[in-house]
Amino acid sequence: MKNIFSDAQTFKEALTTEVAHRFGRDFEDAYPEERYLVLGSLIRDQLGNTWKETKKSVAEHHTKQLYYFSMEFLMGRLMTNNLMNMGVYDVVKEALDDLGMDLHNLEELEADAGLGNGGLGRLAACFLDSLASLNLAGNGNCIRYRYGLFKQEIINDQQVEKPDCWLRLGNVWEVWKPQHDVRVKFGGTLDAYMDQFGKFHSNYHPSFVVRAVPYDEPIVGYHTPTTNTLRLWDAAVDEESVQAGKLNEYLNAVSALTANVYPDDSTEEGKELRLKQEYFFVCAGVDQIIRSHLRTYPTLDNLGEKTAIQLNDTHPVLVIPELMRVLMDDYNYNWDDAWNIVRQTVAYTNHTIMSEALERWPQHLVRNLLPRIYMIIEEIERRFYHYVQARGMGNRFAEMSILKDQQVHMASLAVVGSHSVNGVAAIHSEILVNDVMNAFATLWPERFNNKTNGVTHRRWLVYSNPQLTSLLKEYIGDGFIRHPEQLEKLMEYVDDPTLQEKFMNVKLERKKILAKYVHDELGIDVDVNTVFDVQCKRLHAYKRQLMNIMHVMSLYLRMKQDPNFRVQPTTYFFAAKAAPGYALAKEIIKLIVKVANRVNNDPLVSRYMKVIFIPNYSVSIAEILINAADVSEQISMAGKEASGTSNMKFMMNGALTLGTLDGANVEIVEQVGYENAKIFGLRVEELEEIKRHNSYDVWSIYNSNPNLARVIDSLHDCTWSSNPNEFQLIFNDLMLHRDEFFVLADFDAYAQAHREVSAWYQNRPAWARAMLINIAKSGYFSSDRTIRQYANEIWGLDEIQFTPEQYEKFGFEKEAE
Ligand code: 26Q
Repeated sequence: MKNIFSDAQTFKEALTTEVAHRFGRDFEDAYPEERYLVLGSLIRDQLGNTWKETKKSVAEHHTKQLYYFSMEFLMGRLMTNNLMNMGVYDVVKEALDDLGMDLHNLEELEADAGLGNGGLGRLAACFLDSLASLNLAGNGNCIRYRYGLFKQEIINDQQVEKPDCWLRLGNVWEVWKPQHDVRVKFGGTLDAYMDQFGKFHSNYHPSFVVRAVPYDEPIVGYHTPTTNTLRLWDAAVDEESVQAGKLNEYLNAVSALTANVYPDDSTEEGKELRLKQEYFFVCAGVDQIIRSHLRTYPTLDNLGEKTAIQLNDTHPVLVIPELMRVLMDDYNYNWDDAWNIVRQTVAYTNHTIMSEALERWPQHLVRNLLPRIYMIIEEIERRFYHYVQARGMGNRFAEMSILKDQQVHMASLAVVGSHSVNGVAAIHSEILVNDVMNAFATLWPERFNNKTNGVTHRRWLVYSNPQLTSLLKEYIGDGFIRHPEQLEKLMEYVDDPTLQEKFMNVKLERKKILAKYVHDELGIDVDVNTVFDVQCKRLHAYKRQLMNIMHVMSLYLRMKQDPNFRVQPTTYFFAAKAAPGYALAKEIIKLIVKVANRVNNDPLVSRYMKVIFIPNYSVSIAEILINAADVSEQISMAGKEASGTSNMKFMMNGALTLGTLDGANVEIVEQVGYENAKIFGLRVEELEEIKRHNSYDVWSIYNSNPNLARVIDSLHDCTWSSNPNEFQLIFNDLMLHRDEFFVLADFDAYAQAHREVSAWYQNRPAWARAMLINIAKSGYFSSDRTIRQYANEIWGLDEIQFTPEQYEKFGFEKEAE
């Protein structure tokens, strides 16, 4: 087999030939989009070879496989990532240079795959990269949404949602597999009876049947043949299943099923379509697992030995009753044997402690939409009840029950049906055990564990920040790409003034790249010599973007009032999408944008500060925003952010964390030391104390703090808008609804922390040193570490076996053990 990526000349020939075959043109005459599509398909085809070897090896060696079930995979772009992981980036770049084409321009043509809301979806994407790079057989299972999360535009200072047509040019990575379709059944009636042996039988007459059709994307590891699969399910009509006279209704229902991602990452009251989506990809994914298992093994008895299923939050929790249904109804297992297999196979990750965000569904909805599944849930609940009684914990059953208040509590179902329950940062897992899931943790302490999140340092450092990467290679070699813990080697040089200076220049380069983007897209000039202070994440009250902008407002107001009050010049960047139905969040965006307009156009103040709201926050924007930051804003109310993951990406690129003791911030300061971050604000225990004594009084803070009072007054005195009622929701939230997330309580400490950061920044060597220490200590937050822990402690995965010949065939070196 000839490898077209072996050298630039060979690749150039392959590329030009393929452009002619596909589009009937010379390369020079082809449109950029055509060149992009051809480049993508050549890469995809090449991956077909490693894909084949991977599948073969897994089947031959009976390698245990993981299926990561997630409603969201926020993949972003894949071109750069794939070329670099395959180790052929330079060859392709050279070939394109020869053809007079900048590879970067082609990379930019790829649409982000924005199949997710935020942290949870991006975590899933990072996990896929680490799984493949560590030679673990780990596959993703999700929905092929025709539209990604909405595109955000700012019109009249407000968020407007537009469709995200990510498939406009098609998707070069996917392979359509209509031959592997699955029928998914909803609604209708179930006639159930027991036969003379006491065995359950049912005749199910569904009212709605669709076909689930898979599209597979190859997920390639770093410099290894391992190529895993992300399977995205599309819905298609089942010709036999249309009820007479209901064709249009049916077609619309099929089409709605995979139309878009639910744009809400806190739970809004259960929408039937969302539940349909959940069952749709669960049912299809389980069916695939069973079929593929039976192609290799004669029985399902060993399913749990050869397969692990991880539930990314409760969204795919119907895996538990669905697998029970298949084992019992289709393969004749009795309850206990089926239950043992299910529990051995399934594990659950929790991503939230906010009780209002725990998923619950009205019982009637589940019963009507999924009658057999509901019946199984009832039986799980019944047996669980007796189990709890038998262990003398009946007094705590109500806390744990699955069916109560006319609702199905998905988190309870997840805990009962899994062998492992994990939180996503140490503090979060502790809160789960001590508080939110305490009854469960008392019943089954061995089931609970922590897996602190991580991010792939390949995308978030190596590929998105090539300037920093080459500097790191110069000092510590390139071993850290495979072994992120080797970043620690940098500790030896953090006091080296040459490295400090070189690093500050790298940071400046990144700031210039961001400044150019801001100039080109928003027409605003920012000064790259100011501090770049960045908060980018979903807009949520608990994340307290409001506290950030109120601090900016306070500085502005003081500078206007007092000509002697001046600050370290700073550019405050914000990027955030709000759920379309989340009125308060949208009002906070409006406030940020209006403050930006005022501040940036004030000739006097804008020399000291600017405020930039970057619209449409996405993976691709994160890739240029985060690595340009000096300061990483991680200011959620303590106890509310399960982990956070942008905090880790900032750290890897040297930004200093300005944050509360929440989520993974706690572990970040543990790594770097309190002297290399700026921690402020009330801690979980202190907040609990205040709540216990019911002693929080916003008006007394208001009355004793003129600076803050001035900021709050400015919300309705026409400082930022000609309409005094423009920010009524915000004012009410803080002052009338008692400021649920303690913005006022932490405000002064936050302002003080900012002053300290500003002073710090003026000491350039000290600042550079702290940034370098952050990079050196960031290896722990690579998802490679996280995935190793999942693989060893939850999944029990072994590496995929390749022969030295296989490595060689694809141009990789097998690492010495
Ligand atoms: C549920 C039901 C109905 C509609 C929507 C949803 C829904 C969708 C998405 C609920 C939650 C989400 C996403 C949650 C999420 O992103 N959580 C974040 O997960 C990260 C990865 O673990 C953590 O770092 C963040 O702290 C956490 O907020």
